[in-house]
Amino acid sequence: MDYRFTDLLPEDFTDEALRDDVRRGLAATPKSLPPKWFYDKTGSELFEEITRLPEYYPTRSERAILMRDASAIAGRSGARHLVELGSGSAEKATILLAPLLGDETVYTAVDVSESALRGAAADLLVTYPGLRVEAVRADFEQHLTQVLRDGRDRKLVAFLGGTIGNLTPHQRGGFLRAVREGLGEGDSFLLGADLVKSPAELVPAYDDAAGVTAAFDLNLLQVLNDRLGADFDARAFEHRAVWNGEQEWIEMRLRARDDLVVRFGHLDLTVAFARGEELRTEISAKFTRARLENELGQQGFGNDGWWTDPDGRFSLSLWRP
Ligand code: AVJ
Repeated sequence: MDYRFTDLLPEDFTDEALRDDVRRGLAATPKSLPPKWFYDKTGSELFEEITRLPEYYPTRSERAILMRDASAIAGRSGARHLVELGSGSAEKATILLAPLLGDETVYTAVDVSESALRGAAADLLVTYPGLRVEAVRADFEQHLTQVLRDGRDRKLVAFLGGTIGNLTPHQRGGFLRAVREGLGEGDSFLLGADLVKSPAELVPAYDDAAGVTAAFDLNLLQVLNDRLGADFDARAFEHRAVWNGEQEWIEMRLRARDDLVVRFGHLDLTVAFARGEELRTEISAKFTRARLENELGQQGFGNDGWWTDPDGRFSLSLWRP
């Protein structure tokens, strides 16, 4: 079997969106950029390396839950169609699909990266030759309604890895509402969310001893150089990870070591940084069960299952409209 590939994004989607985010985020005080721009080829490779670091527990913890509880989750969902938002390499889907497999099982991978989608689809078809695979290149904050409308009955929409934490509370509300609107009776939503824990454990997960997360953070400047003709010197910035206890999220920041000015060749834009000024490059929110029940409850979801790893670091939760 082959897979079907659908592209919902315009050719220049990423450039346009990046320009807008840079114009808005670097004019603001404090400066910030959304984390989705980390993932060029180098950034994706560095993220893969992060997932293997001793300090970075989320990937391992989530995999431990999936390995132990995938059948329970699949059984509870009763799904025949798995739709994964931000599917990446589809490693997690591979585990989740085993107990979902039947005559008519369908897997829809949704991601912004065509290469990741094609790689994942091809790999999955090797593992599960009978599976029906659809790969959709789309921005799940923008095309969710369309993607979910085309789904079959009894679908399970999965949003794993803790990526929900990258959204601001406002973006989260909009995203969850859109998922909720896309679900019918009998459908369900599986969410992977990292849990609140001590800063002593959280901060090293985002500022590891080997400096891989620092390299990942600083690579964002290279992305801006490559894509927008900027002239950032990464050596002029320092990576920081800060726990914001009030918001319950980790912030990654790049701090200017000196006063400096950056030119964006493609944008007719210059941006000044004062010595010590920080650019926030990511929030990674951590959750409690109560907070998830409250936030999802507000969008009309009811909880139908809760699983954590043995150390209680990470959660998978199942929700019904
Ligand atoms: C891929 C969004 C889940 O927030 O933990 C890892 C990204 N950033 N180290 C996270 C990330 C720094 C990661 N997510």
